[in-house]
Amino acid sequence: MISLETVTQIYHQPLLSLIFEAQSIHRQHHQVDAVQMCTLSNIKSGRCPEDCKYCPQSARYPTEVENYPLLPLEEVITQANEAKQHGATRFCMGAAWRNAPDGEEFDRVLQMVEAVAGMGLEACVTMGMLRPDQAQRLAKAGLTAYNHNLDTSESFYPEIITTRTYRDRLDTIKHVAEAGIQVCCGGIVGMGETDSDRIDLLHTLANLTPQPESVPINALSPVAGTPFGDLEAINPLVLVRMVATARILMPKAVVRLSAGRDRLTVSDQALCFLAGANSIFSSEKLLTTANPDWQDDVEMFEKLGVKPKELSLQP
Ligand code: SAM
Ligand code: DTB
Ligand code: SF4
Repeated sequence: MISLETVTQIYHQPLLSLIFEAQSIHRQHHQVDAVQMCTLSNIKSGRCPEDCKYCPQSARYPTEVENYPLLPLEEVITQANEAKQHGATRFCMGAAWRNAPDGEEFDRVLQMVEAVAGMGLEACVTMGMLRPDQAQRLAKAGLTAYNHNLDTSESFYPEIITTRTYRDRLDTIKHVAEAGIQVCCGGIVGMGETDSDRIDLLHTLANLTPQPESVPINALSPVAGTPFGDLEAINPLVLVRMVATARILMPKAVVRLSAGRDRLTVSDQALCFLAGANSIFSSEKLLTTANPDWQDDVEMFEKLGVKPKELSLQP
């Protein structure tokens, strides 16, 4: 059990020492200068019944996202092939559902997972709450990881989402881990939370058993129409602090610099990599929001001397 005091001390140490410690730990557990590229596909867009205040896909807010039902299998296969050609080694399929459906839609998601895994890509899905039997079927189909974020601290959570609880989220994470699927679980900074909320979130993540194999750190992408549409951009150094603390607390995890990269400079991102981030989402779009395009990332990698991480070289 990692204590709250330990997390607080790590998080609040002088930034340069924090980055140095994180980089030292990073080098013990990971390939240096390799960053995994993941590509997102929005396999079912919009009209979600949940009220997550950050999310453009909630049906409750007047946003301008495209709405469409679950994509056909062939379209997802085409997207996964393109992602692979660009050097992505993980393909993440996101669906704007409160919980995983049953019936034909779930069967189609299983086919997508089988197809993506069959291409030699890591397959990740995020589609809301999951029952144990659904998790087991996804595991059988070859799913590498399931993404389900805690988003923020337990105490700040009710300010962000009221339609399901922190406990619900922890239950889904448990079902995923018990089915033998890797847990991808992280959060968002820039929603008006305090340092203490960020510390609580990291404390909860680091004490999950097992620790998550994958930790996405998102910077809020404010979208017009959502309750958070007018929030100011987070200071990038907060993101760096968050990444570094996650790296120290969860040495083996892949820490993913996720939403909000389009508002970060290459230098901001370099600091995040130095702090232990070793994955990004690449492609012009995340689920619905802007992202640097493929060419921007190629140029950034060249500038920093970073290589896309190949699967065979992963620990
Ligand atoms: N509906 C599923 C769920 O909520 O678990 C899956 C998709 S949901 C879009 C996945 C994650 O994306 C959320 O948990 C949240 O952390 C992140 N996210 C959504 N909108 C975001 C935004 N505007 N800025 C940053 N992160 C966001
Ligand atoms: C995660 O933590 N970040 C990714 C992935 N998991 C699904 C999604 C970010 C979505 C940002 C908002 C959008 O593009 O709609
Ligand atoms: Fe729905 Fe997921 Fe968006 Fe929440 S984050 S509104 S559950 S798509």
